[in-house]
Amino acid sequence: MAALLTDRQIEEQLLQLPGWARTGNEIEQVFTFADFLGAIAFVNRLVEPAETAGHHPDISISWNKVTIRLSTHDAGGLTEKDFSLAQQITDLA
Ligand code: H2B
Repeated sequence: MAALLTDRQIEEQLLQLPGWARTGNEIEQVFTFADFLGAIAFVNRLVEPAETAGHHPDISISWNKVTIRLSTHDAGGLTEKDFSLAQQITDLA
């Protein structure tokens, strides 16, 4: 199982990921697109990297906005897996 990151490690990782914020045991970002189709296309793009990583974001869609939340459930908090996938998702937006 991936190791939980310390508060300090989490802060350091967040410095490398502008737009992402910590909310307790998760990190999240709201991505905004031109319209609903843009939002859905973004969600479709992240399916393959999430499946490849075996790590899956919580996803909420509200017309042109997609909220992505990441946490490592089996570790009970944030691990390297969350930051790795967050970087990949950022690159797809
Ligand atoms: N996704 C996320 N975000 N956190 C997890 O702990 C997690 C997951 N666990 N996807 C994976 C699936 C696990 O249940 C399987 C067995 O790999």
